[in-house]
Amino acid sequence: MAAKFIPRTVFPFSESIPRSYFLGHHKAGLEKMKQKVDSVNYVIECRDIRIPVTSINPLFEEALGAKKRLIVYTKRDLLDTDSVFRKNKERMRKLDEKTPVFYTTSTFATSAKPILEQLKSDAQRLQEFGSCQVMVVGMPNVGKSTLINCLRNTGVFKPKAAYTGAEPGITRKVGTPIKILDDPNQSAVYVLDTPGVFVPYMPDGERMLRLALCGCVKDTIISPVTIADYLLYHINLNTPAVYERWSKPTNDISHFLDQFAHQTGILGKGGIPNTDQAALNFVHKWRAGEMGSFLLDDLQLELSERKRARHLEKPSFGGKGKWEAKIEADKIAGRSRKERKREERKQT
Ligand SMILES: Nc1nc2c(ncn2[C@@H]2O[C@H](COP(=O)(O)OP(=O)(O)OP(=O)(O)O)[C@@H](O)[C@H]2O)c(=O)[nH]1
Ligand SMILES: [Mg+2]
Repeated sequence: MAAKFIPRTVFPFSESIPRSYFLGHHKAGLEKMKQKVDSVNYVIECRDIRIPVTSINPLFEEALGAKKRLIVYTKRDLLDTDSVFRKNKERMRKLDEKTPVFYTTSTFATSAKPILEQLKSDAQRLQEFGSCQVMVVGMPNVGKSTLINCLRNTGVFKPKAAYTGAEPGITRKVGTPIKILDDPNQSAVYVLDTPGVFVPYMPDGERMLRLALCGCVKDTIISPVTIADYLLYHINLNTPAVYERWSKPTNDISHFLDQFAHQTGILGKGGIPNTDQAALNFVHKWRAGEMGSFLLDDLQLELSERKRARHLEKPSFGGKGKWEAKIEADKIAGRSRKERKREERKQT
């Protein structure tokens, strides 16, 4: 009898995984957003539904923190199993309890309608301020420009106005206002597209891999075989049967890619498998929703960590979400709560 397959429970991270991807247009874009934030009524923060925690950028808390915000989890179609979505929907809402949360998909433009309804009712209240402006922000490639096109299509029945693409870095500058709602008796609503912004340094290799797997980092930054291996690790923890047409369940990425390349014809000279291309194709299949539907972030763990941290450290200020932002910033900076406290004491 064949031995039962046991998936890896821990991914073997290499210290050599690149941790930075903060480009010139990210920095310039963030500066521009800071300049514009006072003149907008709302910020829509987009997060990729497959990485609802990892796609939060703490730089936005600092730069745009006080502005009224809506949170949109994009790419809902890529979490195609209803039970996975249902199980995690409430957890996602709990990440930001005081902020309206929406879920959208480009496969169904009217999924953006609830956002329009919220903006419309607010625009009516804000009529005295004239037109309402909304800035759409988020990590690279999470679907900001696509969301704007869905809002425009549903709100004013116009074709797409923002460039989109499968690579991060399609939008390079803060754009000009795009109309998404227009009512002769009410305020018009305009949105500003912005470039995706990464963090200056990602101390946590696993978060870097999650972002890379979801396409928030250019595919040339991290070896495609490493990204494919990280994907294989997650698929094995969920449903290894999704790749049974190419290989038996395995934890060995070289063996898997060899089988995959031979059976899908990704071969170089002399019939030798083109391993990097095979790795990329495998990852692209997952990004297209063909290799199973699961979250890469553990929301239950995140919520319990936040609860524990809240217990240890009662916030001494009332700013909405500031305390969570500090925890996020600690994670990004790779420092402990004690180290931050020490730094804060030094500053006072
Ligand atoms: N399956 C699926 N793909 C989506 C969805 N929204 C966006 N995409 C795809 O994700 C990729 C990135 O979309 P964009 O709208 O360009 O993302 P962005 O955040 O504006 O990216 P940058 O401007 O590069 O930061 C494109 O290939 C889109 O087609 C969605 O709801 N479902
Ligand atoms: Mg864009």
